[in-house]
Amino acid sequence: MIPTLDIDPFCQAFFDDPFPAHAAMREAGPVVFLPAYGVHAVARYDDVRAMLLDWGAFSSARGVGLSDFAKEKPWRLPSLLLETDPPLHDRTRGLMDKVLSPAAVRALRASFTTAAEALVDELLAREAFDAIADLAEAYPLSVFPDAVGMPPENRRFLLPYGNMVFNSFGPRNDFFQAAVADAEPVLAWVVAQSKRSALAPTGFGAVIHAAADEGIVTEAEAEVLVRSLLTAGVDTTVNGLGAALYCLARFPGEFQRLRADPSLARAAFEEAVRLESPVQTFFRTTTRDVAIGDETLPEGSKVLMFLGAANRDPRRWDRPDDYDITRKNAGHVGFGSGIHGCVGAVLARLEGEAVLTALARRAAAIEVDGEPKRRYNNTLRGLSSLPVRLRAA
Ligand code: OVP
Repeated sequence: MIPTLDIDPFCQAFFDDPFPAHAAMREAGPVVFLPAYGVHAVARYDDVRAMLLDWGAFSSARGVGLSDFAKEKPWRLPSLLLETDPPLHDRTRGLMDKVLSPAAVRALRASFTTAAEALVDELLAREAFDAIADLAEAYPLSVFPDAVGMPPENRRFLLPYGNMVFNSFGPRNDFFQAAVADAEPVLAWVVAQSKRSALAPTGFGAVIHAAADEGIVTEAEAEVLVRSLLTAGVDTTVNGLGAALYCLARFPGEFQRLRADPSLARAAFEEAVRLESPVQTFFRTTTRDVAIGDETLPEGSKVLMFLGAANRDPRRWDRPDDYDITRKNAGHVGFGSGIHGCVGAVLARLEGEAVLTALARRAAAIEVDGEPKRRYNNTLRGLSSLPVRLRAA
């Protein structure tokens, strides 16, 4: 018998405090049923990880949201990375692995570092500011669109667009409807920015389009792959940086450890991704009868993976709710795992390292200075506002 739990993982009360529900799902068994949406769910670390690795049984091609593309027409052209299985996924992912290769990202290190230092200096001069709007949003918007090769105008449009897409993986609830209304004015802009003619001759966008010349992808496919960068490249890092700043402000002892050894910046960012898990959930769809624990799910079952619950599973982690910048956190699933594991993680980690290194070198303390406000999104976990004071070293 698969336990049935009366949990709505896409409502405000859940987003405000998901942790008791995460624990209830983990404790009920390896797989549970959520009648609120008629889906199964997995929240234990070992089972989430096994699902992420078994792409043959747990397909992404029927969508990684609640909607089953075999039953409902996708609301947008499916992503050629996120919403595909091999063999198509191997071809598109192979290209994106090259576009975002360690060498390509290494070439950005100097400019990303300079931008982080300049922004942190500006914020130190202000002293009091909003860590979300003025740092977690401002920094990615200042470096990522340049790396893609986008023109300078309207970059902020990437925020409502990302917010809409990440809401679309959940139900068609009020959060989704509000996000659609917000993003409607920027939809045509995003499509236009994906075109070869809109992109600079150097940058990730140009490299993707050059692959069309070699016949690796079609021009139409290149546009959809650029769209993936525009969709997933900003809002994710905004919430990753936001998570790191929120952790460092709440765990002042860890900020002092970071100051004492700024080379821990990368580790401090990684641990924030584990603890806060900016991407909380994704679905898979079973391709056949498949066993989870002692239970068998039939073909065509939507299964929700709770990455955030896996990343705090006490079966896997000591003191799972503590932010510990020297924790051995390898194997956390904040960037997913397996063939769909985050293709932009190298870039995200560079952004995290650049910002946290600048803070470690220049700030003496970062303190919460007002009521943090939670952001509500069907997939992303983060804050909409975090008033802080930054004291200079
Ligand atoms: C977190 C992601 C998220 C949203 C969109 C896409 C990818 C895409 O490929 O379009 S990965």
